[in-house]
Amino acid sequence: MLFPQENETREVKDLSGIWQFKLDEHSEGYNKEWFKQPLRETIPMPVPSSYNEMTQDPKIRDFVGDVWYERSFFIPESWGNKTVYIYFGSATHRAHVYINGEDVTTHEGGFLPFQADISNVVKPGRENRITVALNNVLTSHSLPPGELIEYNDDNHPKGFKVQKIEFDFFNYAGIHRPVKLIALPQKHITGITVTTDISDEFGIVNYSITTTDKNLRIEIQIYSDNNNPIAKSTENRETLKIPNPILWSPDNPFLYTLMARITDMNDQCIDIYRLPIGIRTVAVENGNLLLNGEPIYLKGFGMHEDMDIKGKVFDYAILVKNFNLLKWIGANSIRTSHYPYSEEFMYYADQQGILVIDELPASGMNTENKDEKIFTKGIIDGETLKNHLHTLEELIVRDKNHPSVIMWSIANEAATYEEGAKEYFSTLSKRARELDPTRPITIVENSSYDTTQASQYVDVVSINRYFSWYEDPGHLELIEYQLERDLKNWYGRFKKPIIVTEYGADAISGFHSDPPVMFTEEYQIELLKRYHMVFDRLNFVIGEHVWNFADFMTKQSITRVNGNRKGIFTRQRQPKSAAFYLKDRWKKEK
Ligand code: GCB
Repeated sequence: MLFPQENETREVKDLSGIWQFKLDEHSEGYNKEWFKQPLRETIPMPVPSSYNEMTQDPKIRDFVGDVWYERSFFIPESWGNKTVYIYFGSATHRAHVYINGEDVTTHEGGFLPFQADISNVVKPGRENRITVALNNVLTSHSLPPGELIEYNDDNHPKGFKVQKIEFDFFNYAGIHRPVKLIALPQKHITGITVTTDISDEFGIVNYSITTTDKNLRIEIQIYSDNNNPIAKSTENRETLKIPNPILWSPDNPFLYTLMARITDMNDQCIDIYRLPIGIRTVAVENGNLLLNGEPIYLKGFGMHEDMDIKGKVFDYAILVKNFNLLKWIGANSIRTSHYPYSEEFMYYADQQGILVIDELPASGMNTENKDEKIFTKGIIDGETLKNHLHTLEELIVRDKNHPSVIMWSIANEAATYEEGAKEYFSTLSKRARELDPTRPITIVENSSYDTTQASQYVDVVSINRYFSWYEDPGHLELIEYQLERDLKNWYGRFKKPIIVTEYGADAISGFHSDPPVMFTEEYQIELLKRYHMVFDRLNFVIGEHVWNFADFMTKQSITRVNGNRKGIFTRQRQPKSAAFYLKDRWKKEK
């Protein structure tokens, strides 16, 4: 599947706008075939956006179950002899799509794109109706996992249910990313895979291309800025050599264009696709993370797709503002905690030179009750693994060509100390390597170095640590002692480079205290400083990702003051005091 692109042979129609929306409070939509005719008693709902905070109604914000979306659209007569796809950047968490009442596709998973060929059901030159049933229920087999708890006690009214989640972000739902109609020539390019290498003074570009039909002539050209090809081929798979390449890096995120073209036997152009590519290598060797053969130290954040009002929407304004802040503060990398971000984000990271640890939506495979086993039949089991493997494949297929992606993260804070986690993560790591032998993998851990059953399978140890926050709250003076010991233990067991993928403190913007106390801006700065003293003396620490880039919404709980406040920026992207401290540190060479 290729990201929708408009060009000489391809047309795209964006269905962003106001759709009609309805909660399915009594779960009757499927039985009553709501998709067969226009929905009744709807409210307007913007697409893309989360629906949760769009009205004043807490029932909509906290709804668990099916919701329905609908709108009408036209396509021109000229699309009658084309292949027409409907594309969703994402729909959270599972979607069932109908066009003119006909079932066209379903998709499981709320953070990756899907598309369906609707050429046979869509009516060119006439009005069409699209209906989408979305469901946000999380179970032990979904990604991320959760549990729908129906209470059956005297304290709760009959039928009272809650979506239990172990992950720490609000379970926003909706059509979060753009929906597009794509018209393609009937014979077209269906996929491109590119990997790159460096050999002497050459950049190596290995590509393969797939098309709908076999008997087509293929033309590949690679060019930089002036459309003059610097390498060409007519094979569907080949290795091309680029002399004196400009290598892609955060300092110079140079992108070449790989143009794939198919023609008929008379040399008539049928289809074209242009893919931005960066020539670079990434490897883990001798305790270092190497980019183009040179050690690189990661400075940046775990982030979230999150904004007030819009929830987990994809939005160009938020995208650009976030990257401007990353640049301003001197970050060179981020982790897509805790799910794949929009494809637009990935392309922008390529352009801006921000390195990405690309994470699967596998946060919350954990339990507060450490006596309970969760990697066991009926909870996180073979069915969850099947879904996890499928999502891994979807992610790698989507993001494999991005030079910014330097590592896959297969999960965040799973109960890796359980015996059952061993086979689970060994299977996943093995599959990730089969699907992409060119990138290192990691798993983000909050287990202890001596009990984890997972970090032996990955290339880089990633750990989240909250000394002086969740552990010994208020005792900043313990950080150096506890952190140094802990990091040395991890290194001692695994002998692998370590990224501290989370460390931080909640700070409510405008709260101050000297000497620092928890939840103040001073405490956040002081905590970061003490972590940094330790990182700076351990050469096996190869990266620091502060938790979090910005404040973000979570479920309501007694540990969250209207969301998680560990942001270095507020939710509206204003700097807290710690932002200036980090800018100072990160802008100095390290
Ligand atoms: C973690 C989680 C992250 C939370 C964070 C916190 O370890 O990975 O999702 O938001 O802690 O602030 O508690």
